[in-house]
Amino acid sequence: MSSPQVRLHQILDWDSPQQNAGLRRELAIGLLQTQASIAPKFFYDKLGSRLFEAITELPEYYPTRTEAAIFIEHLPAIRQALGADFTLIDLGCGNCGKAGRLFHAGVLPSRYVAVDISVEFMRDSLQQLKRELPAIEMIGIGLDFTHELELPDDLPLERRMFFYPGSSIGNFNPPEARQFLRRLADQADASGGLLIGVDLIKETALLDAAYDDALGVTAAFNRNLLRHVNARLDADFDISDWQHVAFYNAVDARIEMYLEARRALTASWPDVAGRNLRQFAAGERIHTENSHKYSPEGFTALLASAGFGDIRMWTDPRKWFALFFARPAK
Ligand code: AVJ
Repeated sequence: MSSPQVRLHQILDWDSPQQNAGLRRELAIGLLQTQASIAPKFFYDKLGSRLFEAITELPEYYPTRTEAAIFIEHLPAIRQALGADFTLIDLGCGNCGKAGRLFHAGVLPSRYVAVDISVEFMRDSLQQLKRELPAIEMIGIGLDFTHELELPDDLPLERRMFFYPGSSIGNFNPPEARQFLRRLADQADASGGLLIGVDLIKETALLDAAYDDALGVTAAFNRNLLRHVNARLDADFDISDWQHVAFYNAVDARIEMYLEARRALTASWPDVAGRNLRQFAAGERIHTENSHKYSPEGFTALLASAGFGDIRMWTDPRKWFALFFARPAK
């Protein structure tokens, strides 16, 4: 039996020598900084995407299920905001579960564009979704959209609805988030829009637990980053030397995640000139993620400053999470 077709564009390609060199350089630069860092996009190899999926099922990790409840509660208003005959552009689609739930609830685009850095995982998820909903045109784009958002040339400009759920916008600091949102506003016309999920500022204990769960899934997700880096960079991190650290920084309104060295050690990886070394003292940390939290007013102001108007917000009864819809102000 032939299965319905999805169109795939693989822009991100670890096998392209040029891109590979660029990504390795990016990793090396981060590791060699005084405060070592690895960008959160490197979490998402295939296992990382699966571990994130597991995180969303943890009792402590409220964002995914709270956002899903907001969708159910406010479905008629969301449907009305999106209108009909639109293109849904899903940024960081992961397993396409959030879009799939929307479709199964009867909010149907004419075209679905799934964008994710985890190319294989996206392709498998999208093909599964296409089997369930063959009438929707589906396009998959393997792309690191934190660098640039390259959409296919033949994608109509009208009624582009950017979909950025889950509070992934929190990975950017506020000025970077503004710049990213501005790029989205530039890639749609007045008939388009943005549907975006944002995690709200709340009690520290709830935030700390959501990013340091009792079962240790978030710790595994964080430490898996080193497996991915070992594979991509031919580095020699010993994962058992590293522990998960996550806490809410109330001054900057963000979760900060690190990997902390349990002992003094050296990590190394090859480069053109031989081998690169990075020494770590016991207790020294690699920064792996920020997850910024917003107030409703703060995020509304951010959207407005990025060129969006017509801003609407829906939230849950505890005001833990918010869903915003806005249109490019043109
Ligand atoms: C996928 C970026 C939304 O910040 O909550 C979850 C990633 N990291 N637990 C988040 C994450 C640790 C997640 N985002």
